[in-house]
Amino acid sequence: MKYQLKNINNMNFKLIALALFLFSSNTILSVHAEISATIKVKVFLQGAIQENGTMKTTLNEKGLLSKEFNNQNLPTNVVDKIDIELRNFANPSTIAATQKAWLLSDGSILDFETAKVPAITFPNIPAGKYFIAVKHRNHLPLMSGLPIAIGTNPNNISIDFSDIKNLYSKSRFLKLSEKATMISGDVGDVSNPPSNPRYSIDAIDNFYVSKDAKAKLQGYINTDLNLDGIVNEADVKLVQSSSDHLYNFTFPKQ
Ligand SMILES: [Ca+2]
Ligand SMILES: [Ca+2]
Repeated sequence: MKYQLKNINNMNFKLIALALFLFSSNTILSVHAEISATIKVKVFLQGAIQENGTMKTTLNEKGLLSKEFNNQNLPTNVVDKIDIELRNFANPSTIAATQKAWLLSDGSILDFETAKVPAITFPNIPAGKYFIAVKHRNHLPLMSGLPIAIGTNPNNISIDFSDIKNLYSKSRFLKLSEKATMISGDVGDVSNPPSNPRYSIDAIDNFYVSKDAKAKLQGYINTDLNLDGIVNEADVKLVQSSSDHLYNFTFPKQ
């Protein structure tokens, strides 16, 4: 009998502990409310930028974007799709959230779904500080130098990645037409060996671009580094220059 009582008491204690835990978990969740953040971005790609400071829209003019994305909502002056990321403040190598966007010739963006709103929205983000990064399928990423605070003024966040002073100090970029631009040449994941690590431009990228240039491939292809729908000598020149410098980027761990 004594033994049974002890067991019941033990069980009660566990139930109370569980209830307390659930109560405190709920309290923590209600304190860290999730909100939506709307962010405007300006960014330029080395491969697409022209002397007048705008980016070429050849992929769209050739119908390659609507073919690739099966999307009727494409804006007329679209350059390509990009990805915008929120990165963990304590450890920027961790992605907190990511959204697709359309990049326009003047460096601004439109949201991917409607192709009308000049900003992207991250729904249900825990309030806090984040770094913003921008990625493109054959360029090196860029990351903001200072974190942005989401939760204080979520509808008024914007970052201009073409202004050097907004960039993370170890970002690799090229200054063209008075703008910081993302560096072209990281051709991304390719199916055949040798495997090609992202965020570094080296002999492997060179290999794939040269191979596709020899075959004169046409279409929406990662090895088309200057985004004109053809892989040729111009793309080989770009990858050679970037791989000669061994341009690379690593998201910092803190
Ligand atoms: Ca690479
Ligand atoms: Ca090309």
